[in-house]
Amino acid sequence: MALNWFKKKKHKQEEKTSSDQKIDEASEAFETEDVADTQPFRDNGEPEHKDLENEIAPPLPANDQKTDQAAPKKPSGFFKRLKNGLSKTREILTTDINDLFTGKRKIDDELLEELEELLITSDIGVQTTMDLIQSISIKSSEISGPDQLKNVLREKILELLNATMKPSQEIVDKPHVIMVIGVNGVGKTTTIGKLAARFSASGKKVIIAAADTFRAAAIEQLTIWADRAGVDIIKHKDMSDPAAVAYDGIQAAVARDADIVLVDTAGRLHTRKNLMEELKKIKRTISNKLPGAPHEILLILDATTGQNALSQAQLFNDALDVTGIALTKLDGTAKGGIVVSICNALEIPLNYIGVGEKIEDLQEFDPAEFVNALF
Ligand SMILES: Nc1nc2c(ncn2[C@@H]2O[C@H](COP(=O)(O)OP(=O)(O)OP(=O)(O)O)[C@@H](O)[C@H]2O)c(=O)[nH]1
Ligand SMILES: [Mg+2]
Repeated sequence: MALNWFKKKKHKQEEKTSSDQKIDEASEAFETEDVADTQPFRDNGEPEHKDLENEIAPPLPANDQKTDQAAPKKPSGFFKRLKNGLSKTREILTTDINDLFTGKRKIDDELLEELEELLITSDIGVQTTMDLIQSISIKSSEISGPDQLKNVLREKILELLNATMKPSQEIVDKPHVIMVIGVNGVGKTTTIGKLAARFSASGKKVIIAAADTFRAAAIEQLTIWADRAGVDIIKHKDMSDPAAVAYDGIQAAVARDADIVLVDTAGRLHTRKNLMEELKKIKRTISNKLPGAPHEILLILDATTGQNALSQAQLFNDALDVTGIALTKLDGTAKGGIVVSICNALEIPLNYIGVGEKIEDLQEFDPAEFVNALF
């Protein structure tokens, strides 16, 4: 029975793969087209200068002294926001799974079909859903009710999440250069601000390089974050060469004996130039200036973009060899299944998750904590 089911699934999957290819092709459009033009805050005009700080850099909490930015291990507020952000997914994985068993006593093909739909709705993705269903199918004789099914799912999801985890790397080189990339609006600049605060609070000297020279507001936004985090920023005029800014950032870091350089980059360009080529040029310039650098290429993905985040990851990884991912906006209306999908479908570790716009809303990804928030 299960064999037939998988044959049927394989056929379905092949159909879906060809539609995935279409998504990939469409995603390539962001290299040449201004997808940002449809997004708030980035369209036609820039925000009025007097409102700039409020618009692009939300206020810090009242008690946000420098010492409080010490990236507290696990502030309870963080877990709460994560849990809230995952409420839709949790509903699918709990209430909806309970409903699956209404009037049914055991796992059969029909129930697996319905479960498959539930998992795909939660943005777990086709391939990952099939992997999970396969595990459940193998254990089906042991599963007689929703609680056992949830336990198997929970176990398997934790296994998938742990599989791509890498023990956090010791920072050995000085300066340690982190180039931050991603399409526009995903949260690159905000994440850099949060990371700068974390590193700075742990005693590292940080320099930010404002290599997103696409618009003046981007440089101002980053300057506000640098001030908050209490770190130095290297910037040029808007529209100047981003690679030159990155170069100067490294030079300043060496001269000032800094530990970390965070390089912001644009998510789109003012010309029809190829974004990937521009990013490769920045990467090459950094390597030429400092052999071995950049030590990390951190790709920022926005959880609310769902499966499109995976296509973005593939494109950026092909061009730039991404070393880690930060997934932002898990506090929003995100379907949290994307986390599982990213960990299973990509071989890039998920390093950080973001659950809000404030400086403390970024944490290292913790699979066990995530699974606890999910069920
Ligand atoms: N809710 C929520 N909002 C976030 C998070 N991270 C970033 N944002 C918001 O997302 C918006 C875009 O963030 P930016 O940091 O400007 O994104 P970017 O990738 O630098 O954008 P470009 O510079 O245009 O390429 C801002 O309004 C941020 O406050 C998050 O984890 N949760
Ligand atoms: Mg930015």
